[in-house]
Amino acid sequence: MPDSQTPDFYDFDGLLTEDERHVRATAARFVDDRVLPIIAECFEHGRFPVELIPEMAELGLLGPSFEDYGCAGLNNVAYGLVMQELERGDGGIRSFASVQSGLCMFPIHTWGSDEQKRTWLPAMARGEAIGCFGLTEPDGGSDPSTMRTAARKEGGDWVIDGSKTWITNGTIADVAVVWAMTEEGICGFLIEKDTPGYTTRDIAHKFSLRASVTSELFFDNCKVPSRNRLPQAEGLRCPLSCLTQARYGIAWGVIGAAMACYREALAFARERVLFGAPLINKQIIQVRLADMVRRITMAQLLVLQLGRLKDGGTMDSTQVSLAKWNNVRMALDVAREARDMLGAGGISLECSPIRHAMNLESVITYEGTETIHQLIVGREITGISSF
Ligand code: TGC
Ligand code: FAD
Repeated sequence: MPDSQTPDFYDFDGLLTEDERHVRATAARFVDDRVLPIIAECFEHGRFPVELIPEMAELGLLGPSFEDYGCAGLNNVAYGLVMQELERGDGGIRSFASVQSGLCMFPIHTWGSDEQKRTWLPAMARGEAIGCFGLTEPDGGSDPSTMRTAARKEGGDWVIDGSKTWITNGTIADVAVVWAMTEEGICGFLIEKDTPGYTTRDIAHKFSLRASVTSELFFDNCKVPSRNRLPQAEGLRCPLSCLTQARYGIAWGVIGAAMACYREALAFARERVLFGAPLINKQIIQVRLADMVRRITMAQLLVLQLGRLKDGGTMDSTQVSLAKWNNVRMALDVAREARDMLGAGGISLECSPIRHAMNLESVITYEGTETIHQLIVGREITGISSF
């Protein structure tokens, strides 16, 4: 069975259509041939492999669920399988694709003017323009309703002051989708690279998602023409809707990281001989591997149903919160278990579990921390907001 299908304990593969399996195989080949050979080196040197962007675009992996503007028009299950495969390679590669598709192309497609769509969407699908999404601020990301970045009207233009932090793709982005407080509430703006008053700086010393660019964005009297405001994007509901798209992709993506860790732990346990027998013969080792398969299987079935609901137009953002919470926790636990089962060698970048575990420390924080998703589900079942 290929890596992209292992483990498959409940015939998950049989629940997919031929088209969905084909999309998964295409993304899997890209990951096997182009990502896995270089990713440990990229992680070690803190380098995002920009050279892979044109190939991802060529394969239709950027904005894949849109049907127009040169996009592939995949259904949401196929989109999820792409995310799974990319994160089987590395969370940094999946993060790039999540931000480009779910956080940047989605708001332009949903709330942009015709001119904005024509300018950005085909170029972003071709990988010729890169996007970033600025919501989080230095004073705290969990409560974006209190954002300080402000936009005021000045003649026909908008003037933006403030800053955003922990922004994926920030310094490599041609366009930033930025959320700012106006007199009418939160609005979205497209800030183009090289706009006077807009600067970016990379965040250094990361131990996680090292093969991904993470940046700060600064706005100092930054003048933006009114045509760069997303005309239909008003209210906190809009950035939160973008998060629903990206969280959906994350819930799928992290399964790929867990699959990679499980397989490496299984292979090691078969080969390692301790106390006169291969490790795989030990009951505790079998329990730990069985537990990984149990958790991966539940996560697979959860996102498949989530994807079918999304394709049917009935998915709710609270269901996405539960899936993001469950699946990221699952993947982080599996990665840490696998790391431990590899013994000392498990701390080396020659093995993938330590890299995945460190990446997942970001994934459990970004796009809503685990606590935030627990409280979202708690609010749904009790009717009481306890943030
Ligand atoms: P609340 O009253 O809950 O909502 C305000 C309005 O928004 C609607 N809404 C949503 N709509 C769509 N999707 C969602 N997920 C939504 N959540 C809420 C809601 O119905 C309401 O609409 P309306 O029309 O009635 O106004 O607002 P609140 O202030 O109580 O928010 C609560 C909370 C904590 C859930 C929210 O602030 C939150 O989700 N916080 C977490 C912030 C977060 O996740 N930030 C992520 C930043 S981006 C990022 O991390 C990218 S990582 C990139 C990578 O992959 O590399
Ligand atoms: P805080 O909000 O300060 O939270 C601190 C702690 O308090 C957490 O443990 C949290 O769970 C807990 N907490 C919060 N509220 C409550 C409560 N009510 N009750 C109990 N505990 C609570 N943001 C973007 O906008 N765009 C991006 O592209 C982006 N990319 C990122 C990439 C990386 C690698 C990382 C690490 C982050 C990225 N983020 C991005 C930011 C991310 O969304 C925020 O880090 C996240 O939302 C949490 O915000 P915070 O870090 O300010 O933590």
